[in-house]
Amino acid sequence: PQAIRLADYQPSAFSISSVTLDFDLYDDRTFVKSTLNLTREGVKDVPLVLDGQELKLLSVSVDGRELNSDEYLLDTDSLTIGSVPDHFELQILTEIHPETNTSLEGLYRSRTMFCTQCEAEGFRKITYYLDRPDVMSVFTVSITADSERYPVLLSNGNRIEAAPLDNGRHRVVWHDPHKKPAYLFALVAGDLAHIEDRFTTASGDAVTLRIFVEPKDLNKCDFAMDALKRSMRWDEEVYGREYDLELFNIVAVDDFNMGAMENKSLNIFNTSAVLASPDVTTDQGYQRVEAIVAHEYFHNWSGNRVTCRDWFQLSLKEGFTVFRDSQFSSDMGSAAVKRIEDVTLLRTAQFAEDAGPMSHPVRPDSYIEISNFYTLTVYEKGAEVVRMLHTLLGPELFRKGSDLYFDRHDGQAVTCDDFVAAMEAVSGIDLTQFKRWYSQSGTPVVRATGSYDAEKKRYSLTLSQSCPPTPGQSVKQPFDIPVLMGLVGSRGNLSFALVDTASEQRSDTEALLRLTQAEQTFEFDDVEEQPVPALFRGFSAPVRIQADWSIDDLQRLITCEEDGFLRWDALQTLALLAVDEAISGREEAALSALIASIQAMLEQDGDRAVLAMSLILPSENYIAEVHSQSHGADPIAIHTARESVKASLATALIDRFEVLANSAIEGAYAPEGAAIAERALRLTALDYLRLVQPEKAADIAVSLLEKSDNLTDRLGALRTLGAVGGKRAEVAFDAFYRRFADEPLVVNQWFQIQAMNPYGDALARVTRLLAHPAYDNLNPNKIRSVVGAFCSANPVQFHAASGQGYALLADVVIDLNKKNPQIAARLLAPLTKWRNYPKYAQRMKVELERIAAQENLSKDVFEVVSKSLA
Ligand code: BAL
Ligand code: ZN
Repeated sequence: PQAIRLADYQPSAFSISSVTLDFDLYDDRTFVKSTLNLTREGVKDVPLVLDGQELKLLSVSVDGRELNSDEYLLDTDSLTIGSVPDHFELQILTEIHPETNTSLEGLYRSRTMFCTQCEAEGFRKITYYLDRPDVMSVFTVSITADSERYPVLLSNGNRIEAAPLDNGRHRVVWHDPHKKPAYLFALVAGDLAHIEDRFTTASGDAVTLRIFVEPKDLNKCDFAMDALKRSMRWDEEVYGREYDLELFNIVAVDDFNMGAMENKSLNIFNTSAVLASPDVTTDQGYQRVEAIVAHEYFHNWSGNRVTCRDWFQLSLKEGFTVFRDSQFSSDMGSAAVKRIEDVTLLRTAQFAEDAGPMSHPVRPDSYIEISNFYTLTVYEKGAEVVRMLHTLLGPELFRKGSDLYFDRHDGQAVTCDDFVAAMEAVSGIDLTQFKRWYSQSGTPVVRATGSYDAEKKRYSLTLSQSCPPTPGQSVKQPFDIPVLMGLVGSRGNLSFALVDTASEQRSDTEALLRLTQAEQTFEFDDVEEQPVPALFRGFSAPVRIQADWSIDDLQRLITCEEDGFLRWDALQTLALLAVDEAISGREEAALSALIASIQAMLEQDGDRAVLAMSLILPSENYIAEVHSQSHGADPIAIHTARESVKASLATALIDRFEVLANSAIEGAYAPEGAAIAERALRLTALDYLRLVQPEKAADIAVSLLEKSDNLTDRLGALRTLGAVGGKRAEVAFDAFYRRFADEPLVVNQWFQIQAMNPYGDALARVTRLLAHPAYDNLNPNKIRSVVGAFCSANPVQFHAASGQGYALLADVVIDLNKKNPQIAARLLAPLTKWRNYPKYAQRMKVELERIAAQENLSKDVFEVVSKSLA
């Protein structure tokens, strides 16, 4: 397969002013009639080349005349018409087969309904079209189907006609007045129930809001509806963005590759990202639903009104929209916890991607299959890049910049450069160097050293930056890195006077340094004592920080630094040191300090949500990521060492953990801040208790399973019982399944905790789960719950099974390669990291090679495998 390159971008040779699509849906085939009004935009005589895949072409007409087969050229990916006028109407009739479409791209069936997923390039599986985001058009869509089985027929925009037909069929017509690219087209047909609400925009316009689901799920829509209304209000208040149609629909679909999709006025959601009730949704699940509802809604402006010129610019809409949804989640809940969660994901998974064979810039230069670039780099690092702009400009100028961006480009398909240009225009800040964050891949490393002159009361901080080579980019230029920082004395933050004028003093105790060169020294005057620098407050840039903190330095940061994120971060660093001590058998200095710090936190009256996060040691995957930067990772040694640190903490603090594990939480379940924190504390304490007193912990777990009114507690209890093992665990898992067998979302989580259980024989468990009657090897949620969870989130077992874990993953990928290439390629991620695990690498590589040797690899799998082995 050929790579597509950003450098080869050319505007489309034709524009499409309007599209009419007529769908005729049947059980064994679907007819699509497409009528396009085309205008030549480029040079004369260029043929019209339309994208199309897996379509049966029935007829093609230009201005009413049907073409003979020698007047066009058909191949597997396109339809070329050699000679066309400058303005003309093109009509194309195709037959497609949603009923056998397992890729879940284009039009397909999910359980009893028809639905679509067109981003990035699914529309070409529906009809021949200029399937690229910079071709925007006005769509009118008619849908005809059986009235009884498909009473609900939906598409984008407003419903302008509905009529019964003969033979028990009916027809509905939709018109979307906003020009849009084909990737935002959507269609749904089914026997769906809905809830309805209303929203009045700041300008006074009434909007009808509906959430469509299978009738059995009607009682699980209220939370998403509330989240939608809060998102709409928030976007008005924080970004000045109002909704622009009279109707906004959400549909829940069980078979879906992504979390959700922002189709204009017809968002389609994975059921796991929209349905919520205390019985099927955990606290984290509620927060995920809220964030994804917001994310998709926010795309109405950052993505739909202003879209991407080409797919290399994907982060233009995704990075910005993730930044917006993270701001929203911070405003709705605990900002400190949200930041810790986001940074943890970034450092564990995005840094690993940035350091691996699929490493690519936030704006990639090339791709073979664009679906492989819906990545943590484009989404999460992209959001960090926008966040850095927010930090550099400050909230007011940033808002002016976003207003200008939306004003300038409303209705257009634009680039990341256009976004940065708007920020430059309102601030006067030169962002030329900053744009390297879009073009250079890899995670910069910032090294810090300092010296203090007690006589002059001057502190000098030297920061140097470098970035390791990544595929296709051996040499990097310095990044423009915003370093939000302070200085910490023995009793708290110190005031200082920053000498450097290129940087900015933001308060007596805070500066925003701008690190733009390979090495820079910053001077601080009036510093009363030898400080410890507190660098990257709130994680102000997505970099790795190298500073030789002593244990005393870390303890000072933990107790005296004003920024909550850095206090937590210092505790994590201490925990990493403790794990490293356990691996190397060194003296346990970090462990003693860690125990003392956690003990102090448990005795203080601090933020309970942050306390709950602080009790959780760095994950095995995060430790592996850090180790792979130096000597390579050994997941089994990491697991053993982390367990021993946990056991030491549990032993030292057992009384506190026992009290917390037995604590009662007042009132009925509500997914709200204080109660979420208490549940998290109780379950984390239970996990510590389990290490020292397993029977006592199992008793508490059994009682939680019996008495609790929510899934968070029940799954936490099951996890504890799974870790303790034995007959009681078996009985509890069986009973739980019987109780919730009718709730697929709960069954998925039941699958997941078994696949993630690091104890016992996980490979045997996973093999059994794959044969379980509730497993479905075509449903992405099920595949992720079993195979994804085992291979990505159970490192000790995935790597332990003498290569059998790798073989299992390879078998699943080979099976899915043609059925659902997107999911197949995504599942592969753990094997692509083979170079990080020197002791295990050879066996991992063998399985990658086995996949590479398959005939008929999809572009998706081919790209990931070939880049991993290169
Ligand atoms: N655009 C794909 C799904 C999402 O990021 O919202
Ligand atoms: Zn998105």
